[in-house]
Amino acid sequence: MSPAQSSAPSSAPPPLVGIVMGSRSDWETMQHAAAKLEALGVPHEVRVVSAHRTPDVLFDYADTAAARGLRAIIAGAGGAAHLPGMLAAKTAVPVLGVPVQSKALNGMDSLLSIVQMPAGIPVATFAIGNAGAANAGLFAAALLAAEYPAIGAALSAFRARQTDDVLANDDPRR
Ligand code: RP5
Repeated sequence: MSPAQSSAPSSAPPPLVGIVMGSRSDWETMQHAAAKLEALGVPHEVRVVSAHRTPDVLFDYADTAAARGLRAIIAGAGGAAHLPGMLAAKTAVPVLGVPVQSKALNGMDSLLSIVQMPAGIPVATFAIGNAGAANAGLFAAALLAAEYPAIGAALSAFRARQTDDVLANDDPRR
């Protein structure tokens, strides 16, 4: 599935969460955020928005995010990963940053670029790579849970299943 294919079709409910990434190459990581939102029934959209290749698109995305009804933006980027911080600078919609695992520095560059925001413009930063993307999806669902009971119920059910799986397989020898 490509980022474009996973965008909400026009008949779908308007997206509550935007998943953006600096490059199509980030989709391999960011699909894990989309999978969690999909599983929990959270309406979302997916776009490639590059801070340095398409800065005008970034500004427009941030400028219109709140008015379009987005309640959170999950932003993944690798290397000099300024996408989450730039989005946060331009919108009050909460930005959840996902450091993509870079080839040169294994994602430490991405992590530090995203997490080290100066005081005043926060970006919630998640783990490097797939786990971070998945957790950003779960966190976005948690942000929406109080207002959207169906999402809250889906999140509770997911966590209960996860607990049950561990309890049912608590002997690592079998
Ligand atoms: C960043 O540069 C992207 O977020 C991506 O992680 C990284 C490499 O991009 P590509 O060269 O693969 O397009 O902007």
